Amino acid sequence: MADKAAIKAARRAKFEDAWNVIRDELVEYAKNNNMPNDAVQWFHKNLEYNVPGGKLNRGMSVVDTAEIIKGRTLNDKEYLQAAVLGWGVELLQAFFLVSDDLMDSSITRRGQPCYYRVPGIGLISINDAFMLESSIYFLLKKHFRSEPYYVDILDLFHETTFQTELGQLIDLISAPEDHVDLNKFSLEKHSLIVIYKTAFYSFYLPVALAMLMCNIPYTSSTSSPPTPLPSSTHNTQSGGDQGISHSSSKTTQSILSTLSLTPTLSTPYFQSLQILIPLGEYFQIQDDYLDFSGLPMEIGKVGTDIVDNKCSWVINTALSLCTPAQRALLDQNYGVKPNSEETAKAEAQRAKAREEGRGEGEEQGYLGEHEKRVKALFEELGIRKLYKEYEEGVVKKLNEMIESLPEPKEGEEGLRREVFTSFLGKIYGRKK
Ligand code: GPP
Ligand code: MG
Ligand code: MG
Ligand code: MG
Repeated sequence: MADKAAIKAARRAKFEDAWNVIRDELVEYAKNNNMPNDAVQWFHKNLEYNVPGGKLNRGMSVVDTAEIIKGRTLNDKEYLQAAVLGWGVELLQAFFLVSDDLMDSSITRRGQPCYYRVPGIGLISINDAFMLESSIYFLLKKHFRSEPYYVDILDLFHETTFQTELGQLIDLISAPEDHVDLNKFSLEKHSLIVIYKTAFYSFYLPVALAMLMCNIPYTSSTSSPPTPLPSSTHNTQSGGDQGISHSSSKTTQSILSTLSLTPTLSTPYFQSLQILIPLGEYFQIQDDYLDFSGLPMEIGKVGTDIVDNKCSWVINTALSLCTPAQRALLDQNYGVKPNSEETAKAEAQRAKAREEGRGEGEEQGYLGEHEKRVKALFEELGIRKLYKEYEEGVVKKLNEMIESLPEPKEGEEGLRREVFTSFLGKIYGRKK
């Protein structure tokens, strides 16, 4: 019997091979537009530095989902189309990450310096981010122009981008640089931020693209609303016995009811949203938790949420539990930037790592005094244990939701539970 890990590696290698073809098509476009050699080289470097080095979960999910829906391996033409959509999602993600790292003043990403910090790049990274986004539409036109669902794919990428930007907006304005007010945070607000900034593009987009590619109609031909999953009152957010970890099913329900109306989504897309929105929320809660607990050499980035005054799951959970004295400590230390001496020490530590060839992405990161105090309090409050309880609770509820999904008959094409169990399997317990 073939080894599971070997099959996984082969699937990844095949997807990466498709990247070489896709990247060359993009670079060729620049050449054909009379770009001088240095511009062509620049674009090539932009693509290579920012697109292929991640976990590729989002992109490969398009291929995986299309195969699960069809119940068979894709032929060569289908594979290339699914890979173009998958790399389209990865290009969108690259566009977001290059921009997000500038906005969050981040240091490292995927174990290397954030793109804007590479010598000679700086603010040119803004134009480079735009080019990553535009690359998607060049590829869609080239590979899907004559498909009946072309306009739906365009619409989906555009809509998802807008949703993500709305999420980024509320992430940023909840975290002003010059004014910390922890009273403005709440788990409800957190839920809204993370569903918009992460769940739509990371989870719904890949599945919806695969469904479109498999000719599952996007909108309903009747004016009646889509059928929800049986017993759709699931509350996926109240993981943990104390029920303190999350309490925002109201937010999820309200988002879903808006989406069911504009336009009238067909049932399979709506039922996917019902599962993938809470799944995406869980994924971003993992990201928030890893920002606090993860080692840079494992997660490939240095956490910045405390210094950046972010409305993360960790601070909201801490706020729901702390005593007045602990709250005072948080008020005094959360979101406080390191002083110039601390910043200089951190930079010196990174420079030393570079010199010694260790790669600054592996550095622990030099913590300022304020950040250290906040981290110590998070430990004291038992955030690690609370997170584990949250995770177990939410996974159990997600599994229940997945099991309530009606499936097509054996041998028939359609949306299957495996689409969602495979997503959940990829992220459960993740450490990076
Ligand atoms: C993750 O937030 C969200 C995004 C990367 C979406 C950004 C959207 C834009 C419109 C630019 P994060 O800041 O927690 O991610 P990370 O921890 O990876 O920096
Ligand atoms: Mg960020
Ligand atoms: Mg951010
Ligand atoms: Mg983060």
